[in-house]
Amino acid sequence: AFLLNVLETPTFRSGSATTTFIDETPSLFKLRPVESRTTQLMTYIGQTTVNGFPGVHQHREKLLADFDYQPRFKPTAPQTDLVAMLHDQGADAVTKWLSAQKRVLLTDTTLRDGHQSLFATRMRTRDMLRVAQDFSNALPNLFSAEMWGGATFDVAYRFLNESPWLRLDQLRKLMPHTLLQMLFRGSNAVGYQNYPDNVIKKFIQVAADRGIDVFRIFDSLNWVPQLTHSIDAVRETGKLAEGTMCYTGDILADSHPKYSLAYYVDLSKQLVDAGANILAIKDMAGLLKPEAAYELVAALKDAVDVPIHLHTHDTTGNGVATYVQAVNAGVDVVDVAQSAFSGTTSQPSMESLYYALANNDRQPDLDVQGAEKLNQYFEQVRPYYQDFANGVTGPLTDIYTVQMPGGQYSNLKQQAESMDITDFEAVKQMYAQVNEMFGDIVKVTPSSKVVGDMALFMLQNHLTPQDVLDRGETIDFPASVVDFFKGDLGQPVGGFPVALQAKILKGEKPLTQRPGALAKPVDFAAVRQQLVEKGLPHPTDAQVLSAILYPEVYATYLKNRLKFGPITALDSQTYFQGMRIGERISVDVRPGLQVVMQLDAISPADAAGKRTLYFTVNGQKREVQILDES
Ligand code: 3PY
Ligand code: ZN
Repeated sequence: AFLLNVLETPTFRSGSATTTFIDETPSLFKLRPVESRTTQLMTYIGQTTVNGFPGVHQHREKLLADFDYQPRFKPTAPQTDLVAMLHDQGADAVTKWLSAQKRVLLTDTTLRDGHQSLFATRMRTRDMLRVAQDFSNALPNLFSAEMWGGATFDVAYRFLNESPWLRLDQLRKLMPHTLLQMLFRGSNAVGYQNYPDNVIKKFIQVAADRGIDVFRIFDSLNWVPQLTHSIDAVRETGKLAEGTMCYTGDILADSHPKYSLAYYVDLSKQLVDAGANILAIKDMAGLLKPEAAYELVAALKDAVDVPIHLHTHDTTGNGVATYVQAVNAGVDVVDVAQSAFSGTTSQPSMESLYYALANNDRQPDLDVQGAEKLNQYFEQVRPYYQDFANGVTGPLTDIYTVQMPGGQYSNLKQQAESMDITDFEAVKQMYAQVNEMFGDIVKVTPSSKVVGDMALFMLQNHLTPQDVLDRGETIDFPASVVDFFKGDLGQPVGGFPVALQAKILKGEKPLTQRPGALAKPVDFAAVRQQLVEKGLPHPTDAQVLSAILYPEVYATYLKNRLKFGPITALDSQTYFQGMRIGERISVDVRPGLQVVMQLDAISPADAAGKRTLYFTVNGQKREVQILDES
């Protein structure tokens, strides 16, 4: 299992970010002969067949024939083309239209949070593109499709060997009448650390330019100063800025006094004052119970006059009930997923919500049979991703007290297992205790990771909260925890618990300002020039941004692209499982170029540990040697 442990690099504070990418990848752009596509494909398939893919049961049978999906829906124009409206009349026209709708609108999250929360964000672009037109045609009256941001950016490069920017370009082209939405982590962009303001602004400009229409902007501590810069940047592009409050605690109980109804009402006003076109409530752990949803939405409808967009996870099992009550209180948009990618740690099902609102005059404008037919596609692709499932098979009501976000559940479980901590119940209990020690903070990427890191650290070192308070000055805390208490993620609601902070920082002075404002701006021209010097002839803005945000991951991606070639064209089973002896696949490398590959045999490992894989490729005998790493 890999651990995302980038929180500890205060790279940007020191202004060294421009060089990191190149320094660590000196040989990256050395020109070398272009290997044939067939060799590239054989190399990837050979590598995956012999050594497996991280997280996938290597020798499991390949159960599904790759299916040839034929479109099932006729081109359908939406009743109101929101993309055209946004483009021609601007953001205010869209929000005015939204506020005037009697029926509740829907955002479909299948292509982002749905697979992020169920299958560790592993859905490949190929499996999205095949259905993209049908998706728009089956659901013409959606408010938006969330398909970018959150973890999709990192995972696309890191595990799927594909460019998130190309995913955006391609979906934009295939879904011209659907508003495309992304999740943006405020000053953390699509990463896990604070970035300088000029990086945030540039990222938003380029994403808007390449097709994102709606930016849901949140801060992992609900610290408004970290959102305003992103909201301004989105407003400058003319796209829609959703100012987001992350929901934690329980407004109808007294267990979390910081997070009262008055707190959220006040926060909503601050977000609207900061320029939010839409107010989003992000209930990342599924804590918002139905009656609380009613109270909260009703109060916010009174407090602000922008549309309200509610996001929940069905982790605790009450998502549909929560939405029904929010709809009764006047919520404008809610987030749902196709049934096959819904439920548990993901969003509630679109189709279930539709039926739950039968005879309610706010029932969404949805052709439910069309949606069910579309869902059949997702039922077919879901098994490809089974190995990445988080093992949650039903509602987890203990999350009401543990408060762990849907997206963190599986990650933390893997992280715990990699440290030989097998009792996940103990991890959950400790997570809740750490939250208390930290003063009851908002927990969502990346603040949730800090709580998770601390919980695992305490379990591993057999520490209780009392031990930490008694002898914290002698304990070497995880880097992410130290950085958090230094103020590197911003300021939590109500401030830091000062006694604990002093023990963790051991004399170091914490920040009280916004880290992004202190960070040296990145010199884009310099990064671009470095890329040119290393052999990328015309780096795009997007490439420059990827090099800044994910230096190592992006460098590896570029290296793999040279080595493996057109692997985004492989079917997902082959991509994740390689091939079995005797199996034949066909790969549409590009229109008009099909490669038919059969794996004939695999030799035993030779003295150097290498195996030879014998293929027949378009009728020719070919072979490739792969080091067996087992
Ligand atoms: C993300 O930041 O990826 C999230 O989905 C947070 O809930
Ligand atoms: Zn979510």
